[in-house]
Amino acid sequence: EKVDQTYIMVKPDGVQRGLVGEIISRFEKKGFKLTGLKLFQCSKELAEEHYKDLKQKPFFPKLIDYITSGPVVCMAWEGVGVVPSARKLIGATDPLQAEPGTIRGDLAVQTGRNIVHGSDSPENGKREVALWFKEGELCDWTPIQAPWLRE
Ligand code: DAT
Ligand code: MG
Repeated sequence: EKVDQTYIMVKPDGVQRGLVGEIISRFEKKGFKLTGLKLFQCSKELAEEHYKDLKQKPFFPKLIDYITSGPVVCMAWEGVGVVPSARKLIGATDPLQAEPGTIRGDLAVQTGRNIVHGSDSPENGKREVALWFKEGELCDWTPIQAPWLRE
């Protein structure tokens, strides 16, 4: 089966609110493999490239201000089906619509402060991991739990 990558990011509000450990923990407990992790202050240019598909939206300038307002935690996660599964763990874009049990559903209240990002397709997962991480920052490794997660 095809192993995909997704780019997950704790946004500045998640970092400021002390939710980094909680958010990492959700993906770790699920059983996906962490291949990249860093605390990072991103530039306006990088934020604009990351969200380039939303450039025409009225909220775009505010979104860029928000994402660059403080450090973020960048993560790359890998696994079969990781992209749609991570989106489910994260929950709906509007935290008030997000189901309880999801990260946004449990921990946030407004779209403009929805604490976490997750790639929306395997193609964007690859693109975003390559955008946020340099090659030497990613680790290829074999978790000892692998045979206990997948038969
Ligand atoms: P998601 O982050 O769930 O993939 P998206 O890609 O449509 O959602 O939008 C990216 C981010 O932009 C989202 O997490 C928060 C912000 N955003 C989206 N829609 C918005 C809106 N209507 N008003 C303000 N911010 C919005
Ligand atoms: Mg999106």
